[in-house]
Order: sequence, then structure tokens, then C-alpha cells
Amino acid sequence: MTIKPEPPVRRARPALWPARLAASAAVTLVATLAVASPAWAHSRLERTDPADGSTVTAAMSTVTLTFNEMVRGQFTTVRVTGPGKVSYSEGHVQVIDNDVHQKVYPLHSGAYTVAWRAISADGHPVEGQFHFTVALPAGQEPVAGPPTGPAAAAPGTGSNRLWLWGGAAAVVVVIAVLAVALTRRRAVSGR
Ligand SMILES: [Cu+2]
Repeated sequence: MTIKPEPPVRRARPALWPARLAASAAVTLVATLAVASPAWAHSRLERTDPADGSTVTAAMSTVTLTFNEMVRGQFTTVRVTGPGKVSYSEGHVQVIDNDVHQKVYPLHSGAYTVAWRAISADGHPVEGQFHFTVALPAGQEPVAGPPTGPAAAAPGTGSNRLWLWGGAAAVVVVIAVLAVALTRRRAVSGR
């Protein structure tokens, strides 16, 4: 009596490979986005008017940011926040060559933060902020100011990353749907 050895059980699960492939592709993509996104920032802020840390002693109507290259006007924002967290930005930015101009309401004496966000010529977002102080001579405080109300959240804070993650999530969903479709097809066709 001979005992035939059992053939090794092959637990082939071909229906799973598209899902695994898709999952690893999705993980790679998300990791790439998360790691690479800050490094894509190509446009660089070279100087500002008023300069970072400077003190302004006369009335001014425009804040100017000069970049090393032209930035896109669309989606480029400059929020000038002053005393009482009030936004002094008036209207949208105007982009002329490498300069981004932001009109401001008459500035009162106090500390100001300029939070900016720009889209590089190559489409990559960059952002940052700088500060300046307004110290007007006695009797020269403007009567009018910006419309009252607390400034909204600084532009670009988080929203840029949120957008990236949203895009990555959408890609993952699409890949997952494709993987399910592939798996179904294999199952129906009897592998
Ligand atoms: Cu870039």
C-alpha cells in the first residue's frame, strides 16, 4: 500500500491581485503627494513693501509683494490683518509682472500681519506671512477704516493641503472602484 502525497494545496486567489495592486499604488501616490508638495514651491518672495519688521509712519494704500518670477493672479491672495484682527485688504490683488499689489483701507496705528498665498507660474502654490507696524504721527489717524468684523481665517492656512488631500482621496476612490470592477470581471469570466 502506497500513500500518495497530497498535492500541495494551491490557494491561488487571482481575484485579489488587482485590489492589492491598486491599494499599493494608492498608498504610493498619497505618500508622494504628502512628501513632495512643499518642495514644489518654485516661486519665491524676494521683498515686500512695507518690508518685514518695518515701521510705517505715513499713510499708505497698497501692500506690494515682489516675487522672483511672475505669479498667477488667479487664486493669489494677500490678507492684511490689523489691530483687532480686522482685515484691511480692499478687493482682490493686482498682479503686474513679478509684483503682487493689494489695496488696503486706511491703516490705523498698530501691528499688522500680511498672510499671502500665491500660485507659481508652474501652478504650484506658495504661501507665507510677514509683519509690519504702523505708527502715525499724532492727529493723523484715519477717520475711516475697513468695514468692521473679525477677519476670516488667513488665506491658504490649511486649505492648500486640504485641496491636495481631497485630490488624493478622489484618486484613491477611483482606483478602488476600478479594482472592484476588475475583480468582478475576473469572477464572472471564471478567471
Ligand atoms: Cu513649482
